[in-house]
Amino acid sequence: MPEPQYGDPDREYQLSATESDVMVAGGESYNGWTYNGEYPGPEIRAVEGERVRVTIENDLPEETTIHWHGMVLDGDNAMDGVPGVTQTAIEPGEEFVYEFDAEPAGTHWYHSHVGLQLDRELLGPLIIEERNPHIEYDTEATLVLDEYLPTEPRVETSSGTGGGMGGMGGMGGSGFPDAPPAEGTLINGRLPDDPTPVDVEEGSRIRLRLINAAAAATYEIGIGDHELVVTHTDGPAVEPVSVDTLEIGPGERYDAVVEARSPGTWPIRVRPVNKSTSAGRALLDYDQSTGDVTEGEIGSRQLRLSDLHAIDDLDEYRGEPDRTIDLTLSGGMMGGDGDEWTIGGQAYPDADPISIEEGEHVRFRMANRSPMRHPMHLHGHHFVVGDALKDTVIVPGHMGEITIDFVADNPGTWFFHCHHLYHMETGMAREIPYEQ
Ligand SMILES: [Cu+2]
Repeated sequence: MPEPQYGDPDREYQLSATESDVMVAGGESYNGWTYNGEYPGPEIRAVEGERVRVTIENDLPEETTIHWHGMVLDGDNAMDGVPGVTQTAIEPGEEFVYEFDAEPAGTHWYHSHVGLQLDRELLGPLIIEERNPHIEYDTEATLVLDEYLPTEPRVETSSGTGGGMGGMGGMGGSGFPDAPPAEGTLINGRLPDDPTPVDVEEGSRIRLRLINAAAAATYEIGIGDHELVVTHTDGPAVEPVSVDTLEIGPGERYDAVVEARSPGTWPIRVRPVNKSTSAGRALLDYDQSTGDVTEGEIGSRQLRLSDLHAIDDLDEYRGEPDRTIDLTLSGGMMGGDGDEWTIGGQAYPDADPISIEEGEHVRFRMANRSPMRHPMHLHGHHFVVGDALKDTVIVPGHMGEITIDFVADNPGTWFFHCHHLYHMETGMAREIPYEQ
């Protein structure tokens, strides 16, 4: 077992990855894999700049790792948790010590990066508090969104439409590797008939930390009769923007402040986009409320990528890049790729690394030649997309195009992949190695 190379950490956590019964709603449970028997896993919390040490004991029958989604791990590529790339996977019965700087601040999460283990519920929130928040709020609550999949995860073949557009001409017969159909939507591990209460006091402001931990589903979230003031995406702060709903893809995070001005109990609705899975529900529950739920109205103003304006200075990402790389996202039978998903026509692990050099300003131009959206995630860096600083961005289906810019300022071998777990598992990933 490797010993940490550093001094005393500011925060220490102990996790045990185990098989355990997961309770999802009034008496319903199934056998899942969890951290410390909890689903979502225990919250890991630190203040930005602190050193965090997490010791994991693997009590599973398979090897495992943990990825710290959102941490840039400056100089700590070996802590990134990608098996066979940044570390040897942790064997059953063994321990591993992760240690990293809590940077950047924000709403992040941690999860297994081995095979389909994420969809066995090996995940939890990782909250890094800002020293000087750019917004004011009184309380906060974290909502972990996920699919209810009480069976063992396995790759299935779908028509590639996410279940909602089965009639698309010419594509119905194509086979796309996909997730098994989920049986419902969970918020903090609870089905809608046993919703998570989010307590607020009239006149207060609550900061919601939204994490899409689902393996496959993109969700639209909105609250009856309340606006969401979006304040952060994937950690970094944005100029506050008021909307009625926002879409959040697998791996993405949003923070939104809600002003509690309408006493009562209101639904926080989490609707899967383009899927037949039923919506998830939590409750915004004012003190003094009788507990009777008023459905209320959810307006139509949906957050757009162009609404997001980073507070951070983005100068180093501007101007002409040193290197521009075009990446086509495709898969299924459409590109002749068979039962795999590809980046630039290649399926991982038999895919070339993407070569870049340290210090370069790199641009990826992604073009989606498939009908499914792809939430693309870059490890070890944030990137600029539009005017926002993110680490995961949805490339829309049906010829969607997204350009991201990043600076190669953190040498190591970094993973770049689709956060739809079943796309990643069937090839939609690349390694990006560069040395000092
Ligand atoms: Cu994908």
